Amino acid sequence: MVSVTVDGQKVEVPKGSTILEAAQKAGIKIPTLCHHEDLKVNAMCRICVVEVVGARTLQTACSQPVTDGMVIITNSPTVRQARKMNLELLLSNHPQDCLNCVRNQRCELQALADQLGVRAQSFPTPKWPEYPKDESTPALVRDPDKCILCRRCVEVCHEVQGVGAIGPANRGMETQILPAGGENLNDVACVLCGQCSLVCPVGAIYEQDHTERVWAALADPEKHVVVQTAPAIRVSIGEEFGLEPARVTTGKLVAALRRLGFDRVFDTDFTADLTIIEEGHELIERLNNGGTLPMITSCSPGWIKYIEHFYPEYLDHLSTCKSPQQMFGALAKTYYAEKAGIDPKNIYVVSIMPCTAKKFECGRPEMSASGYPDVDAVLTTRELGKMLRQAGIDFNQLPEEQFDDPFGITTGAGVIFGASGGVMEAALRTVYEVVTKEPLPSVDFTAVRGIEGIKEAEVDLKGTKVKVAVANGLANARQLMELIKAGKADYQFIEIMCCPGGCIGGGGQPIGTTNAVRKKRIEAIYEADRGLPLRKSHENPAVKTLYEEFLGQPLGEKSHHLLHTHYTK
Ligand code: HC0
Repeated sequence: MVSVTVDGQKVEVPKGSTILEAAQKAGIKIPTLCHHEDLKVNAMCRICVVEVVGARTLQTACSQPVTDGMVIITNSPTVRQARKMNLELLLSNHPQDCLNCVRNQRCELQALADQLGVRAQSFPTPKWPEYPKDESTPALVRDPDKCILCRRCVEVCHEVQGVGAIGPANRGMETQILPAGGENLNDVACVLCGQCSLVCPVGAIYEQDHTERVWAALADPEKHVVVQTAPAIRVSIGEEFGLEPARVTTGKLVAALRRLGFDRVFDTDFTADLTIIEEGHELIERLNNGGTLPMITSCSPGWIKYIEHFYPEYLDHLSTCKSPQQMFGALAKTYYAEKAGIDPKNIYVVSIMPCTAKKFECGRPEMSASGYPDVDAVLTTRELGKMLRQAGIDFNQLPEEQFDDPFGITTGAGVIFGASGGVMEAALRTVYEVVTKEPLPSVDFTAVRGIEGIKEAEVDLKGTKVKVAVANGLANARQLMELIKAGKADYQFIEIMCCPGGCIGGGGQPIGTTNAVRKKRIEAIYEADRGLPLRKSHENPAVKTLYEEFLGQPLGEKSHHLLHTHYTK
């Protein structure tokens, strides 16, 4: 431990702590902008400068380690003036169109300008727009004029995801953060995970807006508009309305969607259960018949795009199952259309997803087996929050309501899809009982839970040992793929989720998502699982009815047509 003095207060902190951390220990919040608690420090913005007694210049608190006996002053006139000047310089190169900005009132730069008392433009500004927006992808929009060069997006893309689709280009006043080679985002190996949009402090990168098309569908009397909500939304939408992370708000979410005007409110967890039936049988078939192993999950669209870009020769390792989002859409426009007596051309399917890449997934050519696109629009958690605020719906005051039939009955196995390791655990709950014909001693496969990058477990299916691995975040996925490439992966089944922590940490989740928040959402997911009467997908009575009335059997002809797909190089 080292002892330092911050604004006259003595504190002890572990060796190697930064000034920022020491100040936090003293109860002082030094303002920051480029700093992000989960990312490497770049010290680009110089908003966090402080005085250190004996030092000739101001020091950046985010990057400067403390030394024993250090005396730090965080709130002198010199410090305040320097911070304000640095911020004004940043603002001089930033459009002042806050009212029209996607991040209005959720912008760290805007909040900081208020906090530091900026009330006038002190420096001359260029004419905007200087650079065109990049709207080339179906999921994300880049607005280079808004970029403050903090490098958070670069860090998350390179270090957390191991993708490296964007980086700094040019020098001095010409510096920009650009896709490789100055191309459009759609023309480089971006997987559209949206983690950049989650860490961006301003409105420089954000999701393609689907809210207007959803409002239009809701207002169209010809359209029967159904909505499905992903497992992860129930533990994060409350944050859009100021609730603490880790609150399970399933019933309020259902009520909110009904108040928005959706004709039916369904649960993606239903098709998550269905995915387990199909994927579980696919695994059993591959194990019994010498199929390609390890089989790898296929429900995370950022991961699919990643393997297509970086490991296309291993596409046959992917399960052929579509994601639950797409299975839902295919069934909504076939089974549900038939049951409800509605022409599928008038059914409009909206998904609420924690994921930006789902906007890309729903537009893939493989995803329209019913003759119509499975899914018509995808709203992120943030977009749903926006629509609810526009409609004046007071989320926190809503009653708890139930999902509609037939896609409203779900199990705990479907819920845990939202957390890293959840698809694996759900699959093991079912595969164990289908193979052994015995009840599981415990449904909780805790070895595959949690936020660690790579997890492993071994399950004994009465003599047949199945070794499994789980990776979340693409840099970790790369490690498993390199093992497969080297012929050293002795696993039979692998779960890969594109985003850190799984979908609860998706790129479409509320701004403010950090690893600490992810951990709380994961706890909430398992709380929701424990609270359900059924926790195994094969016990879902509505899924059983679906097979009896429509699909026939797992991996049957109808399933293959509607619920499975193949990705090719
Ligand atoms: Fe997910 Fe999904 S669990 S990818 O993270 O499998 O986005 O929440 O909806 O489709 O179910 C996201 C979350 C889903 C799908 C499910 C899967």
